[in-house]
Amino acid sequence: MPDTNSGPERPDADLIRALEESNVHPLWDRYAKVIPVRPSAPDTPMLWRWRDIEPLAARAATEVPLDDKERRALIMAHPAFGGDTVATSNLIGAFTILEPGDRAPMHRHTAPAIRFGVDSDGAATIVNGRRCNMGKGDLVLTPPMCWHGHINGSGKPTVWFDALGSLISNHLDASFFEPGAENPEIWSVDEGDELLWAAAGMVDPAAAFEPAHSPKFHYPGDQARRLLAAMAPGPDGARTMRYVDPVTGGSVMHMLDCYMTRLDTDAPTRPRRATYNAVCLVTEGRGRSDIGGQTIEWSERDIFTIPHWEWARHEAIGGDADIFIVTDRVVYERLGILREEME
Ligand code: GTQ
Ligand code: FE2
Repeated sequence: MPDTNSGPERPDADLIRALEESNVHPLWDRYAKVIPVRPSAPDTPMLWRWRDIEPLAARAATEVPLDDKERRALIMAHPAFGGDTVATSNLIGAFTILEPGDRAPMHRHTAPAIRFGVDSDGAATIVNGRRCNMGKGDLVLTPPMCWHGHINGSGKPTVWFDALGSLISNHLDASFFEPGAENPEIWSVDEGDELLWAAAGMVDPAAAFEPAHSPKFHYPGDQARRLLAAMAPGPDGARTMRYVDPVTGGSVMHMLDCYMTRLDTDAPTRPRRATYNAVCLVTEGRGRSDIGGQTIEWSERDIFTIPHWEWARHEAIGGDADIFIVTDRVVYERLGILREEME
């Protein structure tokens, strides 16, 4: 075997050493690292089955009292991220479990978050003093630095899906967290100003809002399902609605961009790939996805990921299927580096 290290030294080896000793790098030596030819996700597509998570959620509910914990969330962690709490690049996905009577205290943080009702009738998230009920399929926003706490006023355990944009704000090292004051009255508020944004297409033109995020926090599941039923399939063959800020028509927040897709039976989608990442929650039905050459079979309440720049196609099996999709698409869009392709 020839020793590849014992060949003649490259003519610029001495210069490269001298540069490195002066804390300067030669671009010609590491061009593809400085300017990659294409994106290359560190992770494979991943599936977390509800049937595997459910017993762990039940254990967390009985073994972990909320009193001394900020949140009882089980966060999906892909091993490709070396022990970091990451589902796929830039995104965190989790299930939050509340026992009857549980109150997860008010706090606020820079990281934007969303939650999506799975089996959470009777629970509510209070966002900046507005009660947002957590019905099945309801999307609730907690934009950056908005106060939020959770309460389960029902007589049974509740579960919902969370996603956070914290990895982006942490990477930029711009994260702040503040605990809220203990005030029992905060739990008995009603919808409050959420009513100003509840009816699509009708507004109080004088209503005050913070332009940094959607003024609407609560997107009811029954309205999403009605919209999907009325929509025509898009170019990839699926019907995909976007949750938008009613003022701008753009994504709900600056770091998280949410969608709901309905797959019709026997209508596999055309393969697509994009520079953004997605965490998918199966909300109805079952099916299969081919992502980056891997096949994933999913059913209700499973979570799976679509890492960036991997081809993905989806197919419902034995009936229609609905998938809630949280992405970082808006980050790429705003930075001018969004690229999407369809086969
Ligand atoms: O519900 O406020 O999964 O702050 C992670 C961080 C949920 C929440 C998470 C959080 C929350
Ligand atoms: Fe939070």
